Amino acid sequence: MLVTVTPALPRLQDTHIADRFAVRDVMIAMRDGVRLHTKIFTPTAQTAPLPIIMKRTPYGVDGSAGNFVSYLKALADEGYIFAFQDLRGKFGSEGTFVMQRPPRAPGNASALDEGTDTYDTIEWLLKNVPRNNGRVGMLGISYDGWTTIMGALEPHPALKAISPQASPADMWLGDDFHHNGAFRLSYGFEYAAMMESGKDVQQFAFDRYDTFGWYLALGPLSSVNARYLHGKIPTWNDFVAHPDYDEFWKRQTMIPHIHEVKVPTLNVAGWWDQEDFYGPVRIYDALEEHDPSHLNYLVVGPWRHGGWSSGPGDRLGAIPFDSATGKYFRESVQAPWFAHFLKDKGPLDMPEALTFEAGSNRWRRWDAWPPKRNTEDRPIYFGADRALSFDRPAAGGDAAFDAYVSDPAFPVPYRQRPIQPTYFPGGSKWSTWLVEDQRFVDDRADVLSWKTAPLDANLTIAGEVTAHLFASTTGSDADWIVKLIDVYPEEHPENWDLAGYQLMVSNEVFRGRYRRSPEKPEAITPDAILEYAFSLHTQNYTFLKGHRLMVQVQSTWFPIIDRNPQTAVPNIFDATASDFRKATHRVYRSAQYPSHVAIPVVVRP
Ligand code: PG9
Repeated sequence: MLVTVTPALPRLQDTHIADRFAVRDVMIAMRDGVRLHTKIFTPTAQTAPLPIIMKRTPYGVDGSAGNFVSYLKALADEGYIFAFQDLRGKFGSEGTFVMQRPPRAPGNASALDEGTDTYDTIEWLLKNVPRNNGRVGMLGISYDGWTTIMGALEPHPALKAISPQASPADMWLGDDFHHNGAFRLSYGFEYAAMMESGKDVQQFAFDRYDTFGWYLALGPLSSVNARYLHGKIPTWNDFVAHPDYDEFWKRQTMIPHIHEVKVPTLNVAGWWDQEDFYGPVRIYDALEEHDPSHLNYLVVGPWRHGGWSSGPGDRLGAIPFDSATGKYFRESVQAPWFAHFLKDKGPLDMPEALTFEAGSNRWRRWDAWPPKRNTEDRPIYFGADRALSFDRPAAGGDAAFDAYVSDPAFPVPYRQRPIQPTYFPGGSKWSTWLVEDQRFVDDRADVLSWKTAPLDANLTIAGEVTAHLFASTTGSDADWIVKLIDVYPEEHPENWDLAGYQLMVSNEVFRGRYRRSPEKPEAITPDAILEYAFSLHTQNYTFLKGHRLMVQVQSTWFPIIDRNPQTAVPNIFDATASDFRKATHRVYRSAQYPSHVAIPVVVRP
C-alpha cells in the first residue's frame, strides 16, 4: 500500500546557487561512529571569516539549496556559511531514525540524542570548514525547529544564536500528534507512515482523493495495524501503546530540561499554524522563566505552519493582511537578529515580543507576552436564543441549555470536503484549513453557535483565550471543541468574498476523559453537569466595528481528531465498533452554569 512519490515538502529551484557557493557533501562521524550526511555551502565571493548557520532535518538535504531562494535568502545575502544535515537514519545519513528522540537524562553523559549529534557536528565544522569565524547559529521550522532547540539544551560553546520556529514542545498536550489527549488521527497516521516506511519520505497511498470517507470506513483504530501498517510503523505502535500522558510522552518533551537561556533565542510561531502552535509559545514561556539577561524573543505572525519561509505573506487563504508579513520577517527580523548575535551588527531593534495583530493588520511590540498590562480578562457568556454577550446570565440552573446529538457515525468534517491527504503532492488545503469559512458547518444540528450583536467599536484582544464549558453527555466520554470566530458583516463591499465570513480566531479540542488528569483517564458520569476549562491559546486580534464575535461548540472534528467512542473504554485504540455510540450533549448557559469564553481585551491601546 505504500509507494514512494515525490518528497512531501516542496522543493524550490536551485537557481544561481552554483554561482554563489562552493558546495561540499561530507559524512561527519558522531561520537559513536555513525556518520551523518551534511551539505556545506561556502560563499565564493566573500573572503573574510564567516559564521556558520546550520539546519538539521529529517526531510533530506539534497534540495536544500532551495532555501536560498526565499527562506534563507536575506541571510545568504548578508553572508554566512551554511550547513544542512540529514538526521540519523534519514536520507544520506547512517544510523537509526527515532521519531522525536528524547533528550538524554541529566547526568547521563554516555547517552546520545539530537543534542550530542549537534555538538559533534559543530565540533567538526569548526575544525574542517575553512574561513569560519568560530560562531555558529542554528534555525529551522517544525522538525528542524525542534532539532534547533534540542541542540541548545547542552549547547556547544560556539553555538551563539538559535531560532526554533514552529517547534513542537509536547506531542500529547498540544502539538502534531494530540491536543489535550485527543488523537490527531489523520496527521498522526499519515506522518508516521510517511517518515517510517523507509529512509526517505513516502506518502501513504490512499485509494481516493477525499480521505474523509476513507477514515470513516476504517472504523475503529485497531483497523490501522490490522489492515494497513501491520505493526511495522514504530510511531503508530507508540500511539497505540501510550494513549495517556505517560512517561513515554513526558520523556520526549524538552520543557523540563529548560533551566536557563543558554543561547540567544528567537522563537517564531504562526497564529494559524495547523501543526505546531502550542510548541513555540510553550518553549518561549519556558525560556522566559529564566531570562534575566533578556536573550529570549518571540515573533508571531499571521501564518500557517512555516508560512513565513516563502512568499510575501500578505494573505492566508481568503484573509488579507495588507502587507508582506513573511518578507518583512525574513528581511527585517530574522536576518538582522542573526547578524546581531553572529556578526555583532546592531543595535538590535527587536522588542521582547513582536506580534501581528490581524484585523487591524499591524505589527505590535510588547514588553511581555502575554502582555502584563493594559488588558482585562472578560468573559463572553453563552445565552438564550444563541446570543453571546458580556452579560452574565442572571437566572436559571440546569434548565437553561442548548443540546445536540453527537453521532460518531456522522462526524463533523474539520474542513470542507474533499479532504485531500495532508501533504498531497497534487495540492492540499491542509495548510489553510484553520482560516476556512466556518459557515460550512454552522447550520449542522450538531454544531452550536452563539453570536454577539455587531460591535459598535473595534475590540482588540492580546493574550490567552480560555474556554469554560458547563456541559453534560448521556454517554460516558466526550470531546469538546470550542471555536472563537470573527463574523464579518454581510455588507462588506471592500471585499465581497468575505461578506458574512466566519473566521476562526482561536480554537481547541478537549477530550473529556482527561478532565481531572492527563495521566489517568476517567469515565464521565452520564448526565452530570461538569466544567471543562481549557486554553484556546494566546492570540492578538482586532474584531473590527460592525463585526460580531461567535463561539461554536461541537464534539467531532474528523478526521483530524479521531472519533471519541463516547463510551468510556480503557484505550480508544482498542475500542471495537460497538463501543462507538450516539450521545446527547448539553451545553449549559445559566447563572449556576455560565458557559463562557474568557478573552483578554486590550483596555488601553
Ligand atoms: N509538524 C511536523 C513535525 C515536527 C516534529 C515531529 C512531527 C511532525 C513538521 O512539519 O516537521
